[in-house]
Amino acid sequence: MFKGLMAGVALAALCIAPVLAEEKPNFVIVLGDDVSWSSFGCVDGGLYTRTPHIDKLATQGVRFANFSCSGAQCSPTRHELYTGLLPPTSGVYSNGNKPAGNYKNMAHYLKILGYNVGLTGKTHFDTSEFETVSGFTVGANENAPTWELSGVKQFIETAQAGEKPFCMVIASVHAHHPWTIGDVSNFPLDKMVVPPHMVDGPVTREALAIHAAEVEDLDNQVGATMKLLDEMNLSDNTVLIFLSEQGTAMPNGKWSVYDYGTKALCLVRWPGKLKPAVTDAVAMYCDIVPTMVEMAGGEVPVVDGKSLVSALKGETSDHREHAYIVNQFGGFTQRAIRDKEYKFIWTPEQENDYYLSVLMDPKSGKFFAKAWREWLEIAKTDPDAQAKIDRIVKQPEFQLFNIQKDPWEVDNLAENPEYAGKVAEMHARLKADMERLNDSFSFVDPKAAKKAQNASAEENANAGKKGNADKKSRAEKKAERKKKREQK
Ligand SMILES: [Ca+2]
Repeated sequence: MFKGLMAGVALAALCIAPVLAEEKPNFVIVLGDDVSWSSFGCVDGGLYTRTPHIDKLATQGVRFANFSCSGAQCSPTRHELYTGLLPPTSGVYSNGNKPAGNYKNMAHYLKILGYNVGLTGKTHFDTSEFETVSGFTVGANENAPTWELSGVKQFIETAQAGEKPFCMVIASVHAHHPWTIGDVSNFPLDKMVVPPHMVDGPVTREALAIHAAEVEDLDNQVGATMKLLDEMNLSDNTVLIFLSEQGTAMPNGKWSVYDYGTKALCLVRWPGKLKPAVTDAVAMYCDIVPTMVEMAGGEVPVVDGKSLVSALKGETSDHREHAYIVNQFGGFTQRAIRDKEYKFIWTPEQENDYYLSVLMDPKSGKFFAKAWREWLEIAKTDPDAQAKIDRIVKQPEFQLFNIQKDPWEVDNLAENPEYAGKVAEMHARLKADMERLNDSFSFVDPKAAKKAQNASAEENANAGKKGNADKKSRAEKKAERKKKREQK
């Protein structure tokens, strides 16, 4: 007995370095780009898609059925993921906003706990604290993005050689437009499922098909990552997280508050620690950082997000009452809350209708803009198609959807007197959240504001260079020319 115990102690002493390294789990996050919840085989009620690896991962881990981002654009979603902060706290409401301060992110929190933290692929936020790992294309708009995992493997081997746990973020640009990757022949147009809020036409079907083909390659990336972890014998002590990011760049998707834009697929696999399950806990991107810090044994930071560990273990499904969602770009603004059953959207009275230039500008070369133009053409003779366009452009003050019965949010219950009480209740909850978060509607277009600022800076620089008070500034001359033209 004693001899056996001594042998055990000796063995423990011999193994002390690797045991220390193994105490903390490794993390691998695979992050999609512009992929709605509906793009995966493992969800209920999704579209036509081919994602066998992600579907397999879903059977091995916990899938969140109510997981949202706070703003359906790349930068707000990513900033929320990496910092655990919501837009009212960080100021990152849209792609045009810079963070209001220097906030700690995933890399700061995990490096203090001894982790090597790396990122390959798309950034869209300050990644200076992350080690840059080669392998995945950085630019989301590239026509021919590429990927391979040798840089990721090397990063992991370096961490192992230093006996350190690691966190590796694989930030794919699939399926951000342009939708140029994948085998489109796997997605015949007659097989494509057109969701009920869309106008059905060949261009729209093709848009859904080429997006789905790129999602299939995202699925290949997840499959290759799972294989690498298996080959390196790391699957058991690695928390593998898949996040689809915000929604597909189609109407009512990206740049909207609807589920097609803000509901994401979130899968978390930690073999032996988390039982495979589907949880209906309401969760958000801002919850990921506190979750990882708790799993790593650190002091959970006080941010807008809260650790999901209890929900992941199945101890609770009451994680948060509702998700808090903003939609703010180009001078247009909305707020929404979403619980397990209802989504409530508040669109305050404002000068502009919903207008998204990349989608609606007749000169836009994006494929999804071609689909929008097809809708407009069909609507010339089809009142149903016109109604679908109107509901996107003319947002009523209040919208209420039963997202369980109506996942595509086409039946606005706020117009039904039976739901007046529900509208009042959710409006009060949203207002209370706005007050708590010190949030308010803003009609400022960050791009226009930046342009004005640049013009003014240029003016000042020119005035300084010339040093001649008599010379008129470019802006003044431009204004004079404009005045003359108007007088004509
Ligand atoms: Ca995105």
